[in-house]
Amino acid sequence: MKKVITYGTFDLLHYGHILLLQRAKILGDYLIVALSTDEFNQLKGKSAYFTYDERKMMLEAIKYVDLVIPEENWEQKTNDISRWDVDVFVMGDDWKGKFDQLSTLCDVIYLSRTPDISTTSIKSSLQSASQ
Ligand code: C2G
Repeated sequence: MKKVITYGTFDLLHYGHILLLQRAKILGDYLIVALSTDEFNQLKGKSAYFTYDERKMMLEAIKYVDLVIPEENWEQKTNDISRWDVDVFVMGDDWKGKFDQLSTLCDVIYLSRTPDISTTSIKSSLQSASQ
């Protein structure tokens, strides 16, 4: 079984996230999503609208996703890859080059980010619509 892993906050789930997960799943047979906890989001300078449990439940409902685990820190990726026997590490290409060091452990693939959609843009357009 070829295992793929990806990481993220996945707040206000949108089609950019879904297209990332869809393409990540095609790279293997089993897709693990390491989901940023609320505490780690604070470290990332992000405040998610939905809680970790709410975001986890939504990801687990996606047919491409086989397992959701918590992402609690920047350093866990190496352990995750060996613990879960991961063959492919995938991220959107806004992270291009940032995780190349993992290529000694597994394939590292950066997928093109879906243009014109982001959690931030959703929040700001809703904010301006309500004014
Ligand atoms: N993404 C995408 N297209 C978009 C928006 C997001 O392909 N329009 C991808 C991102 O590139 C990322 C994934 O969807 O691979 C999740 O995006 P975020 O929730 O914003 O994740 P991020 O905050 O970048 O967290 O340790 C890594 C971090 O946890 C990544």
